[in-house]
Amino acid sequence: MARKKIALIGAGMIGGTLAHLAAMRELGDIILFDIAEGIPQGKALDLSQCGPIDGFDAKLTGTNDYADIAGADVVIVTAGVPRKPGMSRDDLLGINLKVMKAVGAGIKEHCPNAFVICITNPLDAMVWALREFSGLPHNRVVGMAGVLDSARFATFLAQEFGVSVRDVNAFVLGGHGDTMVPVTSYTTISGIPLDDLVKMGRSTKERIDEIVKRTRGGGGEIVALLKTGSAYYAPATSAIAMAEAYLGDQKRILPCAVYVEGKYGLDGLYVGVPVVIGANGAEEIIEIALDDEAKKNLQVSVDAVKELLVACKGIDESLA
Ligand code: A3D
Repeated sequence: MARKKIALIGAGMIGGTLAHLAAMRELGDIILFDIAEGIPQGKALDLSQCGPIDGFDAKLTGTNDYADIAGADVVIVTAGVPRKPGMSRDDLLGINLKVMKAVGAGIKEHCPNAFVICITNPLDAMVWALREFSGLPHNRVVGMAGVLDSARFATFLAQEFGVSVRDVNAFVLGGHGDTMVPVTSYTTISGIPLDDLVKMGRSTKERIDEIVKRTRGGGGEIVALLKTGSAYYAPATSAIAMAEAYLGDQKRILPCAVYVEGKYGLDGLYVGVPVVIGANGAEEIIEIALDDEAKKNLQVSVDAVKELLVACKGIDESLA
């Protein structure tokens, strides 16, 4: 069987990390695409020289030509600009929307059968726009955010309870922004609901509220520390988990930004919900029962995403 082909659009901080992880895990041969000349070629050459040490045979190639992504099985999109301190994700909208238009056209022409994972911010609006520009079926275009947001929530909870991160199953819904919805009622540690652990006196509601707040601002905390860009190790690791779920037909239930029409009372937009990821891409949205507070918070998050979609349509008439 021929090796799978993984195309990474954007060879910046996340793109380079994705290439490294994909090669180490031998997901397939890797094409790094960027508009910046030399960057994808240089990173591909550098990374390919890890092969003899790490023992991977994945072939890495850098390019500035969309024709080279032809036939890719998976495309992960990080092209665009990241945040700097003081910027919100929404401040990136105008510039990154133009980038999505070019990327969508490239995917449509060269690999219309791919499974596409978008990471570019503001995530929920950009994945929607990328789907519109590429014309691919909705189930084959998804956004990465919930896996990362849940991992951030899980990291802080493991620290709070002094337990292994492997035993924390954290749950974050909604848009990838400050309005995201960490759902404590569906968050467990080794199957024990968070609320029960609070009742046992192992933490307090106030501490959990602080952790929820820190999770919501988790990206901004890293931007403030790095000063020159945003997080890249955990975002890349999250997208690789999604790519593996697709390539291995794993049927994992992962929180991803997917097109929701009908479920959760939504009428056709991209937002973070739990979804089964397998060989058919986003196969099935799982609709969980939300308590009143989570429902209200999800609505706030959805309204924030809707505002961004209106802004996108105002900038690019072809989306209206
Ligand atoms: P960065 O290191 O700047 O890489 C972006 C790359 O995109 C650069 O190499 C650019 O040259 C390239 N690029 C710009 N325009 C184009 C284009 N038209 N075609 C192809 N390539 C282009 O950024 P990064 O890797 O740190 O972040 C990438 C994106 O991910 C940003 O929009 C971030 O805001 C976003 N991000 C999202 C999350 C989520 O959880 C959703 C987390 C972290 C970062």
